[in-house]
Formats: sequence, C-alpha cells, structure tokens
Amino acid sequence: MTTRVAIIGAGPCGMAQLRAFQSTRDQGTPIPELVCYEKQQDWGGMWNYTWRTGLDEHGEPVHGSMYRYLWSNGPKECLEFADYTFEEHFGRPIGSYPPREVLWDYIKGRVEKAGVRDYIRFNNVVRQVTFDEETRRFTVVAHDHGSDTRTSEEFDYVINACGHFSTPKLPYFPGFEQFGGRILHAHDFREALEFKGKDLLIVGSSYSAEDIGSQCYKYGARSITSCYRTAPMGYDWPANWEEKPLLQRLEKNRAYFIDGTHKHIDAVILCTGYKHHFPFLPDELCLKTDNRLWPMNLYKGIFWEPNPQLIYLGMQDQWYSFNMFDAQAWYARDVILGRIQLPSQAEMIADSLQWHTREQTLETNQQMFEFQGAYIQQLVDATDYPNFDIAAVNDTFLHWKHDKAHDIMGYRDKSYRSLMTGTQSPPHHTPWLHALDDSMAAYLAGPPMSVKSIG
Ligand code: FAD
Ligand code: NA7
Repeated sequence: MTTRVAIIGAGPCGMAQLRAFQSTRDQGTPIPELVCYEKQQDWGGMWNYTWRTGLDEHGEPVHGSMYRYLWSNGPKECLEFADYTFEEHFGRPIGSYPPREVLWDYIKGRVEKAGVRDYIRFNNVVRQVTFDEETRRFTVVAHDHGSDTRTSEEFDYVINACGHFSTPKLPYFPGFEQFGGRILHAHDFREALEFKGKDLLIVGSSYSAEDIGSQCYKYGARSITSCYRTAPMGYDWPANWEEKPLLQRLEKNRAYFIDGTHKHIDAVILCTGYKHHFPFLPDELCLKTDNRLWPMNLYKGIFWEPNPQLIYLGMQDQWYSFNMFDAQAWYARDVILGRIQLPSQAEMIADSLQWHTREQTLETNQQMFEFQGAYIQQLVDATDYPNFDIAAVNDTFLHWKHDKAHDIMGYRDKSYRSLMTGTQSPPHHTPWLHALDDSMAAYLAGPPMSVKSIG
C-alpha cells in the first residue's frame, strides 16, 4: 500500500515540505502520496495578506495576523533558502528588509518552479485528526468549502504545519468595558492609518509591540505609549513614544499604570502574543507549549515523541525562519522515506531533554540565535539540504541587533551580504521611515520622483 502523508497548512512550513519531497522525486526516488490541506484560497500562510479580521467568508477564524506596511523585521539574508536565492528569484540583488509582498513573491517563486501546487486542496480546513492504534494510521477529517462537503481519509503520517501566530493571547484589564475607544489584539491590526493623530497604548514588549508601534509612528500616530510586564524594550524611541510599566486599569479614556502614572489614550492594541492552538487534535496528540526555542515532547524539534508518525514543523520561537523550516522539512522527509531511522522513544526523550536543559541556560540574544543555529546545523548535516554558513547567519543577526539598538527607526536602511551567493545587497532606494508605499512595484522600482524632477 502506498504511504500517505497529510500536510496541514500551505504556509512557509507546508511549502517547504512539498519542496523537500519534490526535490527527491526529481532525483528519481518515489515519494509518498501527499495531500496538503489549506484553509485559505492561496498559499503563503501569514505572508498571504488578508484584509479580513474575525471570521472569514466561510465563517472560519481568520488565520492572518499580518498587516499593511509590514516589512521584514530581520535581514532577509538570515532567512534565505539555501536552494533558491533572492538573486535567482528577482534576477538581481535587492535590499535587505523587503516588505511583505516581496517576501511572499519569493517564497511562492520556489514552489511555483517546483510545480507542487496540485498537491494542495485549497479552501479545505482540517477539523479532526485521530489515530488508530491497531492500524497505526491517522484519520483526517476536513471540510471542503469549495464543494461544501466533509471528507475523511486515512494517512500514515500527519505533518502539522498550521503555524502558531494566529490565535491571540488576550489579557483583560479592569475598565476595558467602559473604554471609549477601540481595543484590539495585534492579530486584528491591519492599517496603521486608522491610528493617525491618535494617542495609542500598546501592551507588550516583544516583536509585535515594537513593530506595530513603529508602523503607527511612521503613519502619524500622535503619541505612542507602550507598557511592559517583564522588561521594557529599551530602544531610543522618538520623542512622542514613551515606555511605561504595565497597565493597571482604564478609566474612560485614561490609562493608569502600575507606577501610579496615567495618560490619555484613544486606542489600545494588545501585542501580547499568540497561543499554540490546534483544535483539530485530541489531547494525546496535541503539542502544548508556550512560545519558546525548545518546545517539549518534540524529538529534533519535529517528531511528537509519544507518536512520531505525527510531525510538527515550525513550532519554535523564531530567530531563524524559512531556512529552519527547510531543515526540518528535509529531515522529516528523510525519516518518512526511511533514509533516517528514529531511535527508541527513551533515546528521543533523552536527546530532547539535553536541548531543553541547554535552552534553560540561555540568557543573551546571541546565545539564543546561536542555540537555534546549532539546532539547524545538525538537521542540515543529516540530509542533502545545501549546507550554508550558519556562523555567518549568526553574525548577521548580531549586526542586526546592534543596528536596532543604534537606531530603531533606521535599522531597515542597512544592508548585508547574502550568505548564499556572497553578493552584497544594495541599500534600498528610500529610507524606511519615508517609504510609505509598501507594494512590490514600489520596492523594486527606482526612488519616487521628487517634485523637482517631475517638473
Ligand atoms: P503560517 O505562515 O501561519 O501558515 C500556516 C498555514 O496553515 C496557513 O496558510 C493557514 O491558513 C493554514 N491552516 C491553519 N489551520 C489550518 C487547518 N485547520 N486546516 C487547514 N489549513 C490550516 N517571520 C520572519 O521570518 N520575518 C518576519 O518579518 C516575520 N514577521 C512576522 C509578522 C507577523 C505579524 C507574524 C504573525 C509573523 C511573522 N513572522 C515573520 C513569522 C511567520 O509566522 C513565519 O515567517 C511563517 O509564516 C511561519 O510559517 P508556518 O507555515 O509555520 O505558519
Ligand atoms: P511574543 O514574542 O510571544 O511576545 C509576547 C509579548 O506579550 C511579550 O512582551 C509578553 O510579555 C507580552 N504579554 C503576554 N501576556 C501578557 C499579559 N497578560 N500582560 C502583559 N503583557 C503580556 O509575541 P509577538 O506577537 O510580539 O511576536 C510573535 C511573532 O509575531 C514574531 O515572530 C514576530 O515576528 C511577529 P513578557 O515578556 O512575557 O512578560
């Protein structure tokens, strides 16, 4: 009987898995039967922007958390695919911090070239996955919104690539009920211009807080106040941005903080992170973790230790992203193809515990991305994924961190050398703070013409 593999999600992780199988198929190795379920109409996961919030056209929770004007928050050189470079895709070197549409185009380019779209069932949401101990097979129940029918099929492996930045963590603060403005989570943020001229409060101190605050600053918010639970972000913010300790309560349009200070605010954005949320998985198959570098119970950060026929991709907190997903997908492929044998369950658990123990010693950002780099290196070493210079990627992360510390509103004007091709990226034609049009056309075109040059 042919081995059957279900992939849940056609975001960057699901696409990496399809590409991994296609690359070996093209070398003449037979591959399993693949079915990729994708609840949206198109591929790209988060990078496939949607204007929708709340429920989608089928009544499903909207997956997308990305917003207009989003530009890569790290250098593209750190996420470049080792088997498909930016230069190959765009035909020339481009800047280091592309906007969302440019990155979407890049990840689509590789899988369009690979010709794997036909494996995907779009508008198909996975509702339930169960495992039969006797047959050792999974049953995947999905709803096909195209035909409005329910399907139920059996698989030998399930690869969960459904992402973990979609279901918001939503804390409550007293006074929310009486607040006179809008309260939303980062997941529902779409358009910074909505907050032009407003006094904005941001709760949280991680990537979403930093970037959504920066977008709102760029597009004309009157003031930004961000508040933290554990530690401030600590950047040298513009004059109208203030960091405060955590919000305590709201009274009408006044925010009170735990240090006793207060401020007028018009809107609140909760940048308080996301839950790993897999409503289609029963307890015994369900990864339960917070957003961390080493989620527990995953051998090699991938295989569900109680039942390694269930595979999770991309469930880590992410310094590395696209090339880490590739390293995982190639490894998962080789286990499914029998090229790599999994050890006993006891050995898997012992191996994971070593990584977990090491994770707990990490203190600095540098230690964290080096930890993730070392994790990726051992995956890459085990497969035919092209080896790339992880020490050099770590070095680029370090420069990025320094650039941010030096100028939080200007770091995206820096450029780096590709670690895959060696080519130095050109600086982008317009400083990020003044580049208001985030379209791919504007990004790839020359600088906008000044009034003088038009005249
Ligand atoms: P996703 O991209 O979330 O894709 C998962 C896919 O699974 C989706 O297409 C979804 O529709 C589908 N799916 C979910 N549930 C089901 C179901 N039940 N049935 C069928 N299909 C399902 N990373 C970077 O490297 N650089 C950045 O600048 C960056 N910025 C980010 C900004 C924001 C606001 C967010 C939220 C994330 C950002 N990331 C960034 C991280 C980003 O999540 C990853 O780059 C990448 O998208 C993760 O890929 P994924 O395939 O794991 O998940
Ligand atoms: P993160 O990185 O998981 O950060 C979540 C932030 O929210 C972090 O600062 C938390 O503070 C804070 N948080 C969480 N719960 C609360 C409560 N109850 N009160 C106050 N503050 C809270 O999520 P992000 O959305 O920033 O980033 C996720 C991805 O999206 C990332 O890849 C980006 O590229 C985009 P803590 O430090 O834990 O005290």
